[in-house]
Amino acid sequence: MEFIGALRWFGNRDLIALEEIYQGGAREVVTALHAKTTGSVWEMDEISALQARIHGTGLGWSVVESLPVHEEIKKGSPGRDQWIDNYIASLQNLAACGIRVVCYNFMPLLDWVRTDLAYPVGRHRDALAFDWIRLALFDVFILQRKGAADAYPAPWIHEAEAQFTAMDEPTREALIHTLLKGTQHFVNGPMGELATADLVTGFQDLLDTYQGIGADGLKDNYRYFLDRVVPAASEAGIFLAVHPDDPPFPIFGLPRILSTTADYDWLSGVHPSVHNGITFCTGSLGSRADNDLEAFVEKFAERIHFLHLRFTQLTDRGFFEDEHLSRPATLKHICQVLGEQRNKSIVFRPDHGHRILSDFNAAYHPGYPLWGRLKGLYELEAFMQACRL
Ligand code: DNO
Repeated sequence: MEFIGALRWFGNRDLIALEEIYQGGAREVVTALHAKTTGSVWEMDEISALQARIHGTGLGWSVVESLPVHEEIKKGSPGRDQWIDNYIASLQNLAACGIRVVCYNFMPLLDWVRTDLAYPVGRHRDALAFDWIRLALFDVFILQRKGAADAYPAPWIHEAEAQFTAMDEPTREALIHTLLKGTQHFVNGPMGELATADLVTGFQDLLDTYQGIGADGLKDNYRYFLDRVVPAASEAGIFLAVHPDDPPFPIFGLPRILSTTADYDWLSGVHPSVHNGITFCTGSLGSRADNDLEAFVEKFAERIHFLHLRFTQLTDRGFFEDEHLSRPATLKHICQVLGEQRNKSIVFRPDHGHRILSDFNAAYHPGYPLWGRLKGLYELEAFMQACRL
């Protein structure tokens, strides 16, 4: 097994140049056609133009992160077949251009969620964090979602209410922005109609479109998608690599179906082919105390095609993103188990990074600063080499 170090790159939306990523020492970038609207076909000429640009700087590109799944597919709407046809066409075009792995997710509406983008983790360095109290504050007191108050323990609601009462307007706006825009827009573009509508009202309208779907409904819709997409991917030679729910819990009443080992047992049962694969994100899955990352890698090693490496530290009200090497024994086990797989290479990236050094001087996308991620890349590379000695 060869581990190939990569950084994520957001194309023209990225303040970091490909040349900097190359100079920084990554061997590959993981990226996407970021200017495309979700659901449209990725044409071969567009893929190969980006490929030529990437290769021109000396970097490789074998993993797409990500090819987003249209909400109509997740909702199981009558028109979903057209969107699935488009998805398959994109996969075939990617395969024809030599792309091997395609990362995606099946989370309704929100891709990933954090409540705090500048959580202090020492002097002059900060991280991303998730705090249930702040989520409850938004859900119950700002969004005022029906039934939200029943979704959290009473002491959390009381604390959220106290915080809400003391909150000034800019802080309130910042929280709304963080949840609905700051962590979302740069990944897949604006969520649904949120580009134009008032953020909070627009979000409630989008949530309403998932009314009554629930975890079982979402699983049915996912299975329908996989039934068509896995055989097509397999025929084209593409390894699909679904990203886990982040965080791995239902939020805002939306179902989440890839959060636990049992969920992945279900996924593997639906389509045993290794083309129905996984992005092993240790940070996302590790945000649940009952997820055993070491047991997970042992069980699903052969279907892991892409690695997101970082660890989270759990708090009594959520988690924050820790150092990339903060759980060395777990990381060593992961490297060893995956390393035993012969004839396979796997791309890994430091998942997110703390802001350090001059990261504070540029408006990098949340979680994707230059120096914090390069530090993670170097640490992980060195760690993996040491594991092999
Ligand atoms: C966040 C990322 C996610 C991930 C997508 C994959 O930092 O891990 O945006 O790329 O969920 O589809």
